Amino acid sequence: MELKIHLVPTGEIVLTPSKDGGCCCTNCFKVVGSEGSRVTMESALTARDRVGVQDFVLLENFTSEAAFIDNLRKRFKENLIYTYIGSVLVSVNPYKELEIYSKQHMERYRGVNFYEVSPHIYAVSDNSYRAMRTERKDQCILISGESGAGKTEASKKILQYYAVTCPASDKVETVKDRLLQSNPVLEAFGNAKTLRNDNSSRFGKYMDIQFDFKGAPVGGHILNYLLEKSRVVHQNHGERNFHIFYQLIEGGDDDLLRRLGLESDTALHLIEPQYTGLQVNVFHPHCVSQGNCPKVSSINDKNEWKVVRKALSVIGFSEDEVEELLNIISSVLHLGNVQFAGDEQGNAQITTETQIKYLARLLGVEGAALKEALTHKKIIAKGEELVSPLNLEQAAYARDALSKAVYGRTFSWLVSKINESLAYQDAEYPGRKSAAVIGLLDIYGFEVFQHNSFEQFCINYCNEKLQQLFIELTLKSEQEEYEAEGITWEPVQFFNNKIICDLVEEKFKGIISILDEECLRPGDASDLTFLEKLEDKLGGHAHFVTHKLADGKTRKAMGREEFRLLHYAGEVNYNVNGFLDKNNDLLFRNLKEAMCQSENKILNLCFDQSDLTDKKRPETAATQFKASLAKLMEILMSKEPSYVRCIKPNDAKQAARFDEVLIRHQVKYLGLMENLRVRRAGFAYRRKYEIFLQRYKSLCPGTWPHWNGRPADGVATLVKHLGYKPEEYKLGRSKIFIRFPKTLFATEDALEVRKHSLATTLQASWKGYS
Ligand code: AOV
Ligand code: MG
Repeated sequence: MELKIHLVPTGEIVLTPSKDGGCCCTNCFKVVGSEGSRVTMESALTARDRVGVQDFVLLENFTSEAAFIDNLRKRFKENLIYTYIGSVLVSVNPYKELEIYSKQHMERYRGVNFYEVSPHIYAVSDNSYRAMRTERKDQCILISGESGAGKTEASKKILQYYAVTCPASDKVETVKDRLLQSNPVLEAFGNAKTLRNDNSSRFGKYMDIQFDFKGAPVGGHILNYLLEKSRVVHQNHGERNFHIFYQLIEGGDDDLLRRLGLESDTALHLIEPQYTGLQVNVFHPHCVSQGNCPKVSSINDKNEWKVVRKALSVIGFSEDEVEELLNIISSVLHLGNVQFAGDEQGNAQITTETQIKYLARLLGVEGAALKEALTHKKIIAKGEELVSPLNLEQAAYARDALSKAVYGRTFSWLVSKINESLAYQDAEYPGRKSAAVIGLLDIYGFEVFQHNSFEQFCINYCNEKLQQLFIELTLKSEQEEYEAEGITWEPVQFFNNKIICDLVEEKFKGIISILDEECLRPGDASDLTFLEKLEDKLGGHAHFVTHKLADGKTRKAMGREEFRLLHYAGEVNYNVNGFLDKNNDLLFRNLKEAMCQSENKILNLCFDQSDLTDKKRPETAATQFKASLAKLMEILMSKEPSYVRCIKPNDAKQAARFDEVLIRHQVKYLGLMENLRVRRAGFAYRRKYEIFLQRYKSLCPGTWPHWNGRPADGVATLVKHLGYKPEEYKLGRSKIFIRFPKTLFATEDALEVRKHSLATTLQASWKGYS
């Protein structure tokens, strides 16, 4: 039988049945034994030692990295994947289903103070929710960690928690459903199998969950960041295209597949590509089989197809819209198989007529116009149109650019469509905004492959920005605040990654500026001239390395097309091949023209006439990304943040495998030790004197009902009356700092008791009156 033990530092302890089978506070832990049996202090301590501490702040040897890792390991072994550093949740991916996400588990965390229950993603969710309700301040939950560490899973668990535990009405149920169902749709179109993660997010996602004044979720809004659309035309060995392609091919019924030109034999080919060549007239889509792993054991594409189809209808996509969406998806598959041969002049001619026939129908364009656009280039110079044929390489480039544009723009349309369906509408007061929001950030994690390109550069830059925000809000500003408030403080040293953010994004000098410069430069600009410029301008930078050594010699371990960035999370070699094209992200004019004529309603919205009339050169991909990240940082800074730091236990995606070297590396770069040190020495809570006094003044006769002096003196009187011990708090220039959460909880409890007794007295007096 599982029992609960509460450790009292004297003598023996009697075991009592654990109400819920879980720990209930920092001093509680589970043991197995018979009810009523007596355990010695020693055995109790052994039991506690086995599961480690649930807040690293409680570690005796809190400055030791070894003790930190040891605690993580103990807990991981016991399937306790969550541990706190103060209010920051550290989560280790278990790579197996744990029985800790049931409705009963959710109930256990609902409305309960953070430290009274064992660490959980639900505790963080609930804490943010309560803070939003009581303080009326927007919250955000920032989930970070490298690729495969568990960010997306964590964000889904948070959303599920709100869907189950928040108040509801009929209308709210629809909103909850839609919020939940947006996940499978966005994952189908925006996630893919990579070498790091079978369900890797290939776009960044920030989602606001909007709540009304009663605390019910009433709407949502999603911001998406830079989709890795190059994946639709190229996947590395062992990787896949976006899930939706496989779901459609595996799950779509015969009629549908036939209509889309994806006969059922296509599925056969996905399972056993060796059939290719044995059968005639069978479509074998190149862009889903390049990576040579169409089947993934952890993914059931057929089932997922059903889930996604249902989700699309819950969100409110009409049958027509779904049909047009599927036409687009299939058109990308067909585009991938369009091939060219050179004529005598070396000009590209299309050799795959069948594909063009399907494409014309699926894209809703004229076949002849599409053929012309795929093999010619149109330029408008001095008001005149100049049309020139493309060679083989240019035609392949145009074809791939079209696939990427079609898929990328459709993805954005999908997000805007979901946003329409989630939009909050107050029936009584149209136009009224929701009362408050909780934002969830789930981005693509830091990643390093054998071959890293523009996409990894953007993804890793995004992670640098997020780490910078963490540093700003938890390590830097926290310490600066102590100084500003005149609280004695021993500074904790930490690595500030601002230097790397600057290296990438600084105006005129950063990598993005240099890349843009090369993209705009007419003449001989190429990926290699870009690399030369980087070497010229950044050669001496502490976080930038190329094959050229300062003494003119060559660094052997590096290719001549590479530059290396020393990121906060590790070193990454980027191959510059394709950087200029991907950053330019150009689509030839005649392809745009062809698409603007599309009868497919979605494409018609995605490619609009302004594409053709807009004379201004569009911003490059990296610059757009940089601007959208800057906006994101502003959004996050305006909210009260909570952090979930995800750790990946091994590179093999295996359960129960704790790879110490890998974990130590993550603990280091996530800055968890520094975080712990600041937390240990610091104060869990701080409140402006005015706010603290306003909330708790009723607990002290000296400050109730009015305090006429300075708020600081009022707070001093109040905490004296409450019996705060000197080591529990400090009074700064404008705020009170409280060291331990339990002090504030006790005060909150006292407030509850007072409210309750006041209500009882009032009730009694009303009764007397009537
Ligand atoms: P990520 O979001 O951090 O990577 P995911 O959340 O997709 O990582 O997690 C990767 C895989 O780990 C999931 O598909 C699950 O199989 C498993 N997993 C993660 N968290 C849990 C959990 N709490 N319980 C059980 N299994 C889990 V990336 O999107 O690649 O950066 O870009
Ligand atoms: Mg993810």
